[in-house]
Amino acid sequence: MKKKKALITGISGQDGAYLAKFLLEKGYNVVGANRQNTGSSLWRLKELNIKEKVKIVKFDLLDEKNINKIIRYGHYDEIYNLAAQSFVDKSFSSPVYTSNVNAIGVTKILEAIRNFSNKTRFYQASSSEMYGNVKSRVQDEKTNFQPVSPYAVSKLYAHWMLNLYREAYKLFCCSGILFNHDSPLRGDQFVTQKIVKDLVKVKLGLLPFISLGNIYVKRDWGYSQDYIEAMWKMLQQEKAEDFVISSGNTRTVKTFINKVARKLNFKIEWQGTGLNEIAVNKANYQVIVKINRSLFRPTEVAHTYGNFNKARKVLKWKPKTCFDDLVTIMCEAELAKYK
Ligand code: NAP
Ligand code: G4F
Repeated sequence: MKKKKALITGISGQDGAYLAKFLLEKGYNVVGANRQNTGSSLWRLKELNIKEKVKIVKFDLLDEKNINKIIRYGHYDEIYNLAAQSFVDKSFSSPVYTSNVNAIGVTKILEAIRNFSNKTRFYQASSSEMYGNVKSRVQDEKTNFQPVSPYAVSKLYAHWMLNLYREAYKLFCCSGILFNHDSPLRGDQFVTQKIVKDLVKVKLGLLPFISLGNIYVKRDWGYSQDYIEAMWKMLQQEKAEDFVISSGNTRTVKTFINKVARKLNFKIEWQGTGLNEIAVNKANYQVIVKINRSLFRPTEVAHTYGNFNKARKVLKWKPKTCFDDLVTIMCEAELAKYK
């Protein structure tokens, strides 16, 4: 049987690397789209021992002409668009850039598929951030969106555009509304990886303390490798639809800190409130967590909590890795780097 061919944009990112590994194991011919010329940005592929197995093509979501060329001549069975300006905090300082990449960039891909490759199946990396400050405690595919960051607005634009292309032009495209998912390959700027890396440094005496913003927000955190499978499953269905992918649980950033601290054998005590809240290492009374006003966002998603029932029923998907295991996996991977 002919090998399926897939294009993954955002190949240098966390999900791009895990998805490439997953598809290679399924026997796909995998092409990775990368905006940088340097191989150094592909360290995650090296870490997974797959760098030589993925063909890399130059690709930037800002460059329409090149997107048309890649999609027209690539003859892909499936395209996974994981590329994005993915850091919510940065979107507040760069809203125009974020929109050009995350919103208009996706429209460029949809247009290229419509014009040159209309049998290609398309996956778009949408986000729970799109729900913003909805009142409902749990979010599913029917929950209204109320985005509260330029990132979320840009992702919602792409989500609606994809829905339009599915209806109007009958393209096979799916929007995966993924809740936070992390791993040892998570970028350093995201809160889970920042907490793990910095608390390990504090443990080893390489950093006095860690500074954080709002530690009372709640997130539905899962494990990236589990979520990759759901992306692929969406494109194997008879009918193109959108799906929520989540862990079905929610926890505060403070709970994440407490779990990491326990894993690293810190005994900590929280003292104070608001901007004066600190965590103290009870072994030597050193302050190891401080709150920093500059790390708060202008507007914030107070909580995310996803209901993945539709994915369970239709895709036969459910998460395999629980929150405690995610913390353990991330801490152990970080500690291993110092051995
Ligand atoms: P990530 O690690 O930040 O990776 C983002 C990727 O996008 C990187 O490969 C980056 O390339 C690439 N990129 C950025 N700007 C680009 C541009 N102008 N043109 C082409 N490529 C560009 O993100 P991730 O965690 O793997 O997430 C994958 C996707 O899922 C993203 O779209 C994200 O918004 C979405 N998402 C993530 C989560 C989550 O919790 N992880 C949840 C919901 C949705 P460089 O290496 O060159 O920067
Ligand atoms: O780790 P975060 O930066 O992730 P956030 O904003 O939830 O976005 C991630 O998940 C989305 C899915 O909903 C993706 F679409 C998006 O691409 C990205 O992968 O922040 C998590 C929470 C926020 O509420 C933030 O305000 O942690 C809070 N936080 C508190 N102190 C901090 C910090 N976040 C970061 N990055 N750094 C801090 O010092």
